[in-house]
Amino acid sequence: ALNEEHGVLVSAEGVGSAARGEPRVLVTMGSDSDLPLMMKAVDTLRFEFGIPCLVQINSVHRDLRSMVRHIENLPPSVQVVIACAGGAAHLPGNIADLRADLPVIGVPRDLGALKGVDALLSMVQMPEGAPVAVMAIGDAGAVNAAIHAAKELAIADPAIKERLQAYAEKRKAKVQRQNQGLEQ
Ligand code: RP5
Repeated sequence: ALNEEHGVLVSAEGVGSAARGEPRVLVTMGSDSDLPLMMKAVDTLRFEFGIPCLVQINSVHRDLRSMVRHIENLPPSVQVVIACAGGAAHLPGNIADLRADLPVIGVPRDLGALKGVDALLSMVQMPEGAPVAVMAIGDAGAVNAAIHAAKELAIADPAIKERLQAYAEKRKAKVQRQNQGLEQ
């Protein structure tokens, strides 16, 4: 469902039922050009962990006032923010300041002349008092942001904790399959 104030709600699908319904995570980015990268976070939240999220474009450079309004008025069910930036830390950094109550996970996008190193360093170098938890540049960062968000929610949600364990088992099984392949 598209909602002017709250962006697009992406529901949990294919996993359990405990986490259906209200969005638990905001996945936000400065431009729809970031969307292919951030869909890796959305899909991991949704298909691996059954966590519904809100997907919202918020541009600090093009429409700062709307960004502030959106972030100040997030649904109360949102407990973690994942924010992508290509170029500079403005979006995750500003959210970290606007929302003292929410952890902010930053995903640097591989973009432009500096290939995301600029976004990475500007997020890591947030001044004292407004932390951004910074993931790797690109795909691994987007997937890890979703896993990190799930771990934060799992502190108070046993169903998500179980799914994290199942996810870890799948990764272990992959190594076992690879070793079996070597034995043949
Ligand atoms: C940032 O500028 C966005 O997050 C995006 O990574 C980058 C380029 O945006 P577009 O020019 O593709 O819209 O604010």
